[in-house]
Amino acid sequence: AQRIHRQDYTPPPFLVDSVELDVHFNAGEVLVSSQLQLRRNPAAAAQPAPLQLDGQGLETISLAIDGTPLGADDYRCTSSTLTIDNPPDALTLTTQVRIDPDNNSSLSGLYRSKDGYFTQCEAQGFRRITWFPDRPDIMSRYQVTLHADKASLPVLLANGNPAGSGDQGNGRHWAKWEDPFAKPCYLFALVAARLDVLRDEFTTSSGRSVQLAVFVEPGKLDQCAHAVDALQRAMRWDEEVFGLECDLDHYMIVAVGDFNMGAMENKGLNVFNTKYVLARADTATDADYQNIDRVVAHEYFHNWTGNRVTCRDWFQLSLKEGLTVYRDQEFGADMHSRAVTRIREVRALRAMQFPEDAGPMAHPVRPDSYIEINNFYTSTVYDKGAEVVRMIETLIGKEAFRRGMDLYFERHDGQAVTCDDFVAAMADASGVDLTQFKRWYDQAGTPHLWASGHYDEQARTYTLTLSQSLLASATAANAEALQSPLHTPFHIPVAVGLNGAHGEDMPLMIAGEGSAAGSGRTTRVLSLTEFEQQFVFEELPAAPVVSLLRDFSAPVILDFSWSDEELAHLLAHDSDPFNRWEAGQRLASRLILAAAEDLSVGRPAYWPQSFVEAAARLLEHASDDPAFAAEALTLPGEATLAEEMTVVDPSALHDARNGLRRFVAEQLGNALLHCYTTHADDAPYQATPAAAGRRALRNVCLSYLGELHSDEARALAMRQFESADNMTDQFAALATLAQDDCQERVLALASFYERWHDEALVVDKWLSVQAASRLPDTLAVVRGLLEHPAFDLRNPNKVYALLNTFGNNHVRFHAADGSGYHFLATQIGELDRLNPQVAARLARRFDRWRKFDEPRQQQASFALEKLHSLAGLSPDVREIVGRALE
Ligand code: DPP
Ligand code: ZN
Repeated sequence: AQRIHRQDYTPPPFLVDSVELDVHFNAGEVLVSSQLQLRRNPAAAAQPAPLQLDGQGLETISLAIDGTPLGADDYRCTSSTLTIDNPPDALTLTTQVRIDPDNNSSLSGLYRSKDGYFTQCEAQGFRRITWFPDRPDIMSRYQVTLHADKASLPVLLANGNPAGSGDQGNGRHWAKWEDPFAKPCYLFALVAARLDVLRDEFTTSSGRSVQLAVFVEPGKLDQCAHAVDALQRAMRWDEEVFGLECDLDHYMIVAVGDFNMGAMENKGLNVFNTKYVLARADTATDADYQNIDRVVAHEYFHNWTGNRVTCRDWFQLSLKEGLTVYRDQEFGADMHSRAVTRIREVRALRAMQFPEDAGPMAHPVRPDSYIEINNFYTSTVYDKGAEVVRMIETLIGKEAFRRGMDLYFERHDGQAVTCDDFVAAMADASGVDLTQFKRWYDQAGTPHLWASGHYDEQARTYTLTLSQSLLASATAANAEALQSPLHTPFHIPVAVGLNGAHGEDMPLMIAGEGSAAGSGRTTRVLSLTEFEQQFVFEELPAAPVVSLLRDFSAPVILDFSWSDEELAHLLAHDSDPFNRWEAGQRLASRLILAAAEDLSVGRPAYWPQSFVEAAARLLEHASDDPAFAAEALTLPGEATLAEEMTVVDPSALHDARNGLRRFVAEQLGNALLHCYTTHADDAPYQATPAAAGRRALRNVCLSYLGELHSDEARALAMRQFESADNMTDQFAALATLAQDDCQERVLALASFYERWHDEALVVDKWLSVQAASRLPDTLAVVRGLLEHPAFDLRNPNKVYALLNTFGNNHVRFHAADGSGYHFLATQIGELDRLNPQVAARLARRFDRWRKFDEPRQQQASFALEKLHSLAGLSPDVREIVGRALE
């Protein structure tokens, strides 16, 4: 496996204008005939480079140029390349290959799932279907004809529009599809399967009608309505917010239970993991409903940001992913609560992306090199990429951002471009110089932002000093390291507000600007462009409590020494809901981290009454915004807290966090119960944000009460488990019971499986709730579940539910004896032989092994070395484990 470098990009020597495919599904094999119209790329280097095509696992039957079969001297063939040395400048290349999708457990290319055949071509799956120059900067027009047995594979789909179908005798049928849009081959898709379909329609703002269809496993039509609704809302939203209309006559979504990722934006024929399509009140949680909204919207939004304008090369992946995540986040914010949406995103960013950026797989939003591109579908490329787009919006303003989007499409529709092209459109449309800002694309690591403030009573000014570094500690950041050429400063938008004694926003007058500039605005976005800068706020009658990084205006780690009282003040009063939440998280982090330190040296933990008072106030005002209260009452997660420890003691951390939860439950038992009772819904389940918010709040209360391990709390959870008319409440009760070593837990788990064993996605929940349990025998339970008929190592959803969840079970995965490490490493090795992509994702659970104590490090490195030395290990896993061991 070779390392590919971004700097080595060269334009393709040949372009493919059109592709004609004939795909024959026969018993035990699939035959693919392809006809490519190729010509030399006028934009490529002048010297006559050979024609090279990619292939993987293809059995070549025939090759011809312009109708003449190729002789043995006309080409060179390896297992992954087909080279034609002296091709004409324009040619028709005809190939016929045999492939074996029935035995393709990698789920990349064409593969068999329960109900038929499906494809996944991003990033490099198309080469597993036919010989092709498999790179995103080659865009071609496709015609596809599928031939298959009519009884077993009645539905035949490909991108674009239907262009004929019929019977061809012997019980076989055919269907032809034509895609009017040129596309890169990673957006190719076809499906031959037995599926049910729900059809609907969408009329675009200009009056065009788009036929919508959602295809699912037979019998699941009653779980499709929400996905169709989400699609229609997303289509309308993109017209209203970005002026982007659907360009297709047919928009199809196909759901499949075996799928490596969430979903795939193939032109006009999205293929989805069932997890992001199927939902019914009794089988899907509120979180599932919201995720479906987001993923359906995400893939639809790709039709413009990804498909109409695509990536020149895979290093530019964030061009489409960061931008499209930003777009689906905005859609989510408009559909649900903006503040709560933002809070959840930042929580996820801190749990996933910050650790990634601090670990062995740290890479820039636009990586410089990779061995296996599939390893770079990461939280950095997606989520930090979205933060980078959001920062551009924050810096140039909403209106200029929209003009920038318009300009981007005006310039690049139909092209394969780079992140530079996107930033250039934003800079040109806004007139804002984004040269320094582009550092966010090129530098890995989470910047640290230090802030300090000083109020001058005489001058009535507040001076805010901001400084930045990539180094984790201010004291370690000696001036020289800070200024080294490797560490030039970022352009960081810092949204600031000043809070008065009664919680009111104070005026923001920046020295030197004149009073008109800031008047009326209570949040200002400061541009930090140097290593250190001072900002002076004037005409302040009293000392403010500063509210920094409002709405999380930049993905940085902020260090400011607020007192506990100031944090409580912000939690109670800040006008920025994100920072209200943030203040509570900071308070809790402080207490938990201090307690973890105490516990690890045998001292008891200390819990101040002031925290309980803050929580009590949240409960008291919970009805104002139940969803927000639920977020504010949820403590930071163990993985997030661990990032703040020099050496992680996972047991002490776990006990500290749960100790605080128990303390709150003991002190506020009645208030929690009251809140639980008063937010009950009598009406039948509705997936609305308001109803979901009430459920979230009640279920947070229930989980706190569960910390008491009392008969009452168990009975309460059991009652909810048994009487719930929806999966949100049923599953929340199960999750609470699963943390408690009691008879109710055993009963609930058994009855849950008994009831739901035929619903694959619900079985996933059953597996994950057990793998997430804090109980000491969890590893043994997980081992046992490997043998359970419900588990299947070939199915990614099952692997994520059981094994990935276990890998995220901080206290159990990082068990002192190394048992968690050895278990997971062994499973990764097994899985790698079936599905390298999913195995490599699982291997990421080892990322932070060096943050733990010496004995744990020894166990982890032993497990990793053993995995690394396995014969036949995939490049995917080898890259991840290799970097972890570096
Ligand atoms: N491009 C897909 C997505 O993020 C992932 N394969 O939508
Ligand atoms: Zn995407």
